[in-house]
Amino acid sequence: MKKTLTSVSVIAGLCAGMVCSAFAGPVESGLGKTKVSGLLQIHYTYDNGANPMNMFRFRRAEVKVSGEINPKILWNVTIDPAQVNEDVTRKSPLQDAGVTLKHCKYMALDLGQFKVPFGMEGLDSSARLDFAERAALSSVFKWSEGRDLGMMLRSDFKIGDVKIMPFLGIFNGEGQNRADLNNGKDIAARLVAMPITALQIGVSHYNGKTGAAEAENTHTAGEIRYIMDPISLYGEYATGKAGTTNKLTYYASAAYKINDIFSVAARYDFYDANSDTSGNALADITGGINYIIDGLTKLQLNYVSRSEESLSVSNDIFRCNLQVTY
Ligand SMILES: [Ca+2]
Ligand SMILES: [Ca+2]
Repeated sequence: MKKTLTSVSVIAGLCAGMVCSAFAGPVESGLGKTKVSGLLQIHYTYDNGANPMNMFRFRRAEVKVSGEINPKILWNVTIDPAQVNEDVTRKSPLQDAGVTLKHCKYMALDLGQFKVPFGMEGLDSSARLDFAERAALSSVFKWSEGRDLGMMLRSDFKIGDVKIMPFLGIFNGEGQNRADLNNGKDIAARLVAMPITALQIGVSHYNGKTGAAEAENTHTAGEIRYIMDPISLYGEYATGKAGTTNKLTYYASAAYKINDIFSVAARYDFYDANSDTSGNALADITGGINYIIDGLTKLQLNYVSRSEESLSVSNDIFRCNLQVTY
């Protein structure tokens, strides 16, 4: 079914010696407080496809500058030069740029370019993932983790002991660093509840139209996460329509913290690019080891076994991610 990958464990040893020391200290600011932070991810990937490929790549080289004019007016700008290499349609290294207003006690208003509130894993920090790459909901369908220009209201409050976090945004609908191509604005809404600290459940809905032809772009997702140290279990289910094509994806992940240095993780990830026709669905089973070097500085080794609904081909993937956050 799939070829066996050659040993690449030597990469792990090379990467482990490359850790930089973290930057820490005050940054002089023109007005208000300013903070500089960032994330560097260096990947080695071995893709055992029809034409096997192996390569080093900069997965992320994020630099985030954020600050507050006062406690009610916050701002941030994040650039990632590596992402332009990863995806030429991005046009610019600009990731996030925006202002957050917190003039109301229970509500915040974000304006600018930022992640659309849809899904769960896609909105989690890239530095905190259990795997080197997100599930297909984000990495293939781009329904979660996607950025756009617009505005969003969000809140965070409690009803009894239940924590509630609603998000409601309107966006251009064309994705990051792009002008709108129609007059309609897309709507994204997400509602998350935490009945107990360990349990998070949520639903998301996105409704919009893309491009001058106003192709339908609508999807709905459910999320659940249960974290009881040292175990975390989570998954998402999403279905939607891109143009005239119906799509479906779901995944279930489990992670287990062995100690402060090692954790292991496994994921089953199903994605069907056209749920009206058979033969085009894929299922990835990923097994991973995380080696914590210092806090969020870590080494991740992932093996992805990919299965096809119809014709089986060689396309397993080995991924190695060395990341440093500062
Ligand atoms: Ca639009
Ligand atoms: Ca299908």
